Amino acid sequence: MTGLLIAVVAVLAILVVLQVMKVTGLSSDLQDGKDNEVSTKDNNTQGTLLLLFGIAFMVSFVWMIVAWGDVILPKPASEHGVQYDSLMWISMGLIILVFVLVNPVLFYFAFKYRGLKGTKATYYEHNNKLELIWTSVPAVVLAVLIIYGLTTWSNVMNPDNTDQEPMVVELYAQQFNWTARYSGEDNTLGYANVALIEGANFLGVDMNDDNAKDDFIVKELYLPKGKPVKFKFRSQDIIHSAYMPHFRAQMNCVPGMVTEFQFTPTITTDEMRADKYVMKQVTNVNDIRIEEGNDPWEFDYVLLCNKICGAAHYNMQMPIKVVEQAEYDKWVAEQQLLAQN
Ligand SMILES: [Cu+2]
Repeated sequence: MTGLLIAVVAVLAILVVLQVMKVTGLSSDLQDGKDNEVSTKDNNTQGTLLLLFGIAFMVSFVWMIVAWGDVILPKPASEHGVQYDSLMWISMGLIILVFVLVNPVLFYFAFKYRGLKGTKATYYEHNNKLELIWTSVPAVVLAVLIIYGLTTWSNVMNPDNTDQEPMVVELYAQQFNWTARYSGEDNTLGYANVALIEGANFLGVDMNDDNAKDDFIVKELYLPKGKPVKFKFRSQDIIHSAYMPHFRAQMNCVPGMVTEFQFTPTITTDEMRADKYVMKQVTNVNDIRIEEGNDPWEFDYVLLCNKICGAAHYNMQMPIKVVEQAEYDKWVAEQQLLAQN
């Protein structure tokens, strides 16, 4: 019913616009088209409005940086994250530089060269030198950025594994939660398939596979500092995306296939909690939380889903703890193996 009403209103609105156009056309005919002439007053109004809009636009840009500049992510907590951030900030710096140079000029010129009685636009046909400059400068800058981006991509996606064997961990996504499966002492995950899901074995692990004997599952991710971790992602239902923003890591989890991503955490949770920038962010958040009558929040690394996968997508998250090796070993010893369940 609502749909039908909207359709009727839309049709009526179109008819109104058509009628107004017709009337304007008729009145223009009566005045021999003189009402369409642009007066000096029109040019001044439009030119001034554009200039004011340009100023407001630039002021709002600066204001947004000042107002929200302190809610961006803290320093990267992974080895590759440092390269990732340099790439982002160099690209961002170039974009902002061009933005603040070009936009004020664009709006100012629109004002300065507005239509004025008696002035005529210069007909300027061609200038090889100018064309060469505005083609080659962006081409060189873009080529450098792209080559830099490809090199960074290659470094991030093909990390050097020669000095340390990565620890293998599975991240299993389903609407709407995460489960992590550690590969245990053999560092090899037991075979798993959704077809084997039965009762408590909700990851579909093949318990007849020897590699599965020492696997264990958890709802909180523990990672030792300084050790490479190779994540293998699976999804039970639809496409999810494993997003670990503090480690600058994201990978899609696709039903029917295993995707991978590897990184090395470099900052423990405790070290990050003691970071000045993080402490300031936590204070800011807690000021709001206390005002609204909520419990204070403590910083934790987090794994989020970054694909809008359904109603409870926003709540699809898992805490990540980065700890020193000794604490990690202690934690592993406390875990119950799948085979003991
Ligand atoms: Cu999801």
